[in-house]
Amino acid sequence: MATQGIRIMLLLAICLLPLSVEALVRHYKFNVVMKNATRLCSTKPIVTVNGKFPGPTIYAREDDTVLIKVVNHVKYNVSIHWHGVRQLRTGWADGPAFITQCPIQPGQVYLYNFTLTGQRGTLWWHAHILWLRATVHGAIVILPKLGVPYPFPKPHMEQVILLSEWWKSDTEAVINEALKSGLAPNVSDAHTINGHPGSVQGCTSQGGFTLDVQPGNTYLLRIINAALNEELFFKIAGHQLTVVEVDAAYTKPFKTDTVVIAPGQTTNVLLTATHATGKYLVAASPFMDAPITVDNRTATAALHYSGTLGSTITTLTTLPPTNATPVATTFTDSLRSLNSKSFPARVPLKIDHNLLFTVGLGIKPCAICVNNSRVVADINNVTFVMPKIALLQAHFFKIKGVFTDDFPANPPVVYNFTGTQPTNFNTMNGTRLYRLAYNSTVQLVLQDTGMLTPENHPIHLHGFNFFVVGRGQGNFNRKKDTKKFNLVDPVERNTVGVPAGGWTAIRFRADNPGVWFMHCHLEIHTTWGLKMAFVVDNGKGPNESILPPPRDLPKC
Ligand SMILES: *[C@@H]1O[C@H](CO)[C@@H](O)[C@H](O)[C@H]1NC(C)=O
Ligand SMILES: *[C@@H]1O[C@H](CO)[C@@H](O)[C@H](O)[C@H]1NC(C)=O
Ligand SMILES: *[C@@H]1O[C@H](CO)[C@@H](O)[C@H](O)[C@H]1NC(C)=O
Ligand SMILES: *[C@@H]1O[C@H](CO)[C@@H](O)[C@H](O)[C@H]1NC(C)=O
Ligand SMILES: *[C@@H]1O[C@H](CO)[C@@H](O)[C@H](O)[C@H]1NC(C)=O
Ligand SMILES: *[C@@H]1O[C@H](CO)[C@@H](O)[C@H](O)[C@H]1NC(C)=O
Ligand SMILES: *[C@@H]1O[C@H](CO)[C@@H](O)[C@H](O)[C@H]1NC(C)=O
Ligand SMILES: *[C@@H]1O[C@H](CO)[C@@H](O)[C@H](O)[C@H]1NC(C)=O
Ligand SMILES: *[C@@H]1O[C@H](CO)[C@@H](O)[C@H](O)[C@H]1NC(C)=O
Ligand SMILES: *[C@@H]1O[C@H](CO)[C@@H](O)[C@H](O)[C@H]1NC(C)=O
Ligand SMILES: *[C@@H]1O[C@H](CO)[C@@H](O)[C@H](O)[C@H]1NC(C)=O
Ligand SMILES: [Cu+2]
Repeated sequence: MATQGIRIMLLLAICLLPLSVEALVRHYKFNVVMKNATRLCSTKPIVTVNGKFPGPTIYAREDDTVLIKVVNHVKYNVSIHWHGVRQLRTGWADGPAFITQCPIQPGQVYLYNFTLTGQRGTLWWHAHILWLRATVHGAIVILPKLGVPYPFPKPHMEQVILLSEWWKSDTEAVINEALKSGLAPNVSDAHTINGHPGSVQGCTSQGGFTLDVQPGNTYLLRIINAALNEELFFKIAGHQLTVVEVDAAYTKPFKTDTVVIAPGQTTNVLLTATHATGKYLVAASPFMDAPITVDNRTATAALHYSGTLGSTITTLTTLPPTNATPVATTFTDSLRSLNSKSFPARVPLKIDHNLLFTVGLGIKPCAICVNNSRVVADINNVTFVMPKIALLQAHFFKIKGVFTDDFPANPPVVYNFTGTQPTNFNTMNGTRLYRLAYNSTVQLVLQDTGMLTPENHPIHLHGFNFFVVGRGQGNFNRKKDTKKFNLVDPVERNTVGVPAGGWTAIRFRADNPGVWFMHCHLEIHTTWGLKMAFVVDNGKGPNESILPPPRDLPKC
């Protein structure tokens, strides 16, 4: 009898529970509009969402459906990417122009419709066409399901920290000028923290971002690198940070005084206000360990203890030099999946596709360019050529002649990738994809080359999270290096740095049908052609096919 009673009560509880944790539909409206913005003592019109820079934050819970109506009021074609959202079967809502959709043309509207499945943490959204993401970006905060706690002490408050870059010129003019000359584009004029560079020499301060804290409290900082072309160090004077999540995947907590974050990546840290009073400098400065020109200006903000009077700020005793590779390596090597019972690391152990992709730069002849040549970039010597019709449409409607599925699984020419380079820096053109069967498993080794120069490339894969099972310097050695892979608790993410003159190995399961872009998240490298896509076929099961396209999907 007693067990019967408990059973009824349990049944009651189970029946009642779904009501209280029911997933919601969250509605957002994004008006893409021009807005005059003043930074560095000058004003210029920029493309924004709802007139804000940075743009609005999207808040939702795991399992919620998000509907974002994007209305294009500017003269540019627009599309928005929800960076890191898996888009299970909803590739139509992923956003990269000419990959999963045609652009939203001036005056047009498109409703992005997707469900947040199996993810919680910080992600972000940004324009995925031209260089508009310089100013068209914002945070996505996915809270755990109602009643599910964080796997770390509950913070007193949460704060989005968006790091970015600012050009005094129009960013479309910057990239167009570079494409015309065939040379590298101008670097930015400042980095920003939540839209502000902080105090700048020669320009009376317009005030930077201030984070107000109470002594003893703990804060969850959701840090996002939205810069176009720069990896960044992030520090707060006098404070340690505890990393708890990257790219909306929980990590084993670890303490650090410096966060390293590449464009496209997100990092959640806990900050405890361990002092009683005072003001402390918050800084974002570039990381670049190759002979490449970067914007070396440091963006600043302030951590302000409540009740502190006076303007004295505790500055950083040291800021890592721009080329501080050891600082970056120590940080990267500390990242591990939480791999708990609730959040296991499901690393594929049996591999169906063993891929080796070289990533690097090249040079093509160009009669009208400054040097009679233009800088390009490639994966496995293929410089990706953008199609005129979105690849996902071509795949779904079986439109021939838009792409081929013969992307090389290995470099066409094997040489000492990080040693002496071939004298011919030319590359092939192609709109070539790599085809994967539903639920097949992939190991992909991304190998940097020394063409022009070795350089760190943050590679972003759409539609999946992957596990970073290994990383090293020089050429990847299949025999030696595979043995050292971490298949137990490798960090899970959507954007990973391929170290300058080295390699990174990732694994993922192709459990999401569609066409999924993979590219360098340094915008200039993507523009130059460091991009490709995977086409994942439908499975046979009931929920293993891509959904039909929405009726308002933009046309080319
Ligand atoms: C920006 O400012 C200029 C000059 O004051 C003005 O002509 C223009 O209409 C403004 N643009 C917007 C979008 O507000
Ligand atoms: C969003 O997509 C789902 C299918 O995934 C569909 O059932 C729903 O009607 C769509 N919502 C809107 C408002 O179009
Ligand atoms: C790029 O920098 C050069 C040199 O400072 C300058 O002349 C040029 O106008 C800049 N281009 C743009 C688009 O701002
Ligand atoms: C930043 O770069 C400029 C131009 O390359 C250089 O003149 C300046 O000394 C650099 N500043 C720092 C702090 O490295
Ligand atoms: C032209 O190319 C050479 C060799 O690649 C390079 O050293 C030089 O700086 C280039 N010229 C310009 C104007 O960038
Ligand atoms: C490669 O593609 C570019 C456009 O992306 C084009 O300008 C160029 O002519 C092509 N080169 C060859 C050899 O086909
Ligand atoms: C590749 O080149 C580097 C730099 O010259 C050299 O140290 C390394 O031994 C070479 N590796 C192979 C496999 O030849
Ligand atoms: C890349 O392709 C170009 C054009 O076919 C060729 O000339 C070059 O040798 C290739 N380089 C490598 C490293 O495969
Ligand atoms: C995918 O493959 C794994 C391992 O082979 C298997 O356990 C799983 O059931 C498969 N999933 C689907 C949806 O087919
Ligand atoms: C397919 O997905 C729907 C909606 O997410 C779910 O209710 C259903 O149980 C799934 N069916 C199978 C066989 O997994
Ligand atoms: C916008 O995209 C459409 C479709 O691809 C294209 O035909 C048109 O030229 C583009 N418009 C602009 C202003 O770039
Ligand atoms: Cu790159």
